[in-house]
Amino acid sequence: MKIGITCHPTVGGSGILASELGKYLALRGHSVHFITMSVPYRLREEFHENLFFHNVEVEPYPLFEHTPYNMALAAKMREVAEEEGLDLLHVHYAIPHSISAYLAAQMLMPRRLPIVTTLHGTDITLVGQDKSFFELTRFGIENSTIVTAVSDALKRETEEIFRPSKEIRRIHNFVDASHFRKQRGPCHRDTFAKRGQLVYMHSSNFRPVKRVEDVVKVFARTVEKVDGVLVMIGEGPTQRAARELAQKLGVLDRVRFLGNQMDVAGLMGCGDVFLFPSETESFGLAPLEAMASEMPVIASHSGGIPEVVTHGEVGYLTEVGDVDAMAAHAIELGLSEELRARMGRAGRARAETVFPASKAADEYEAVYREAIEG
Ligand code: GMT
Repeated sequence: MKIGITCHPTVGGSGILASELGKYLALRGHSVHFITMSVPYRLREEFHENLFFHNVEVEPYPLFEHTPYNMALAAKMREVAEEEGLDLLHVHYAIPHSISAYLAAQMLMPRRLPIVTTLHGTDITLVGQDKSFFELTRFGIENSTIVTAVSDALKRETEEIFRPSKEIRRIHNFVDASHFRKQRGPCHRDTFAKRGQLVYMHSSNFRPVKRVEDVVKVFARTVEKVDGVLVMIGEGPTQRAARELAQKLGVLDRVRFLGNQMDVAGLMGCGDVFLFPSETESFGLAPLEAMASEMPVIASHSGGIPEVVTHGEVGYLTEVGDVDAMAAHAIELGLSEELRARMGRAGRARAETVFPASKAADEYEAVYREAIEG
């Protein structure tokens, strides 16, 4: 198939998932055309056969206070669909992509261009519920040929909030477990931990929904009992507050703020325990990557996280904001190598068997075929 993919090319989970899916579909022999503002983050390093990139160029013009990206995207989608003979557009994150795709399809008429929209989370739970975007999000859903959501929780929430006339399909996210794996040999951990110190880890875009300050609070309580360091991967608006809190709690010398990193898999491969206390999360791709890397996960029991992280098996789930419970689990895991190894192995097994790329790709291919057949 000839598939056009649009996503936010930054470090967010939806862009990562779209990139990994594109890579995998290209390996299966499909022609995959990314139509984005820049080359997506996870595709910047290597060349991949059957993957093509089409940059959306928006010329600044003095009349426009804000350059009309959505329009430029629609125009580019139409152009690529026509020139490359795309069979369909698969857009990740409803706003603005499903709307731009709708415009592109309208411009191509009478040629039919099916649209598959994948909902990722905040496009429904936050952005989509903003008064100014609610009807637009509903319009995007209604006018997509098929809509998928990355978890049962997100499917339910979308159906409750938007009451769409069509069924929302659930296709779970996936992880490439050959890439995310525990580093048995030399790894980066010597650069941020001394021998014998435990490596606690967090990775996100540091937005308020991630409750990064809870990560610091949990860690500060944990190091009263366990000698460890905290590695923070990513950056965003709450990073400063997290740093200030670490200083106030007297643990800043044990916290490594690494910022956005290209080799997340390489870093995760040398962590011991993963902390992910989000307010809400439609899925939780970072915990899944941590599981593949054999890190036990401590996360909040919220949204789609319980579909990924099974309590007592691959880690622990607590109520949102229950820093005491999270710290108790972080200490328990910190003190028992046997428990960490057992949960780590269970996490990897779950990542490999329940969330392999091949399963998600099969499901997306079936959806594409159905959308094309109309
Ligand atoms: O909201 C974010 O944190 C970013 C967002 C995105 O679009 O990049 O993440 C969402 O999509 C990810 C991939 O499907 C999911 O793993 C995340 O759980 C989801 N984030 C939230 O629901 C908060």
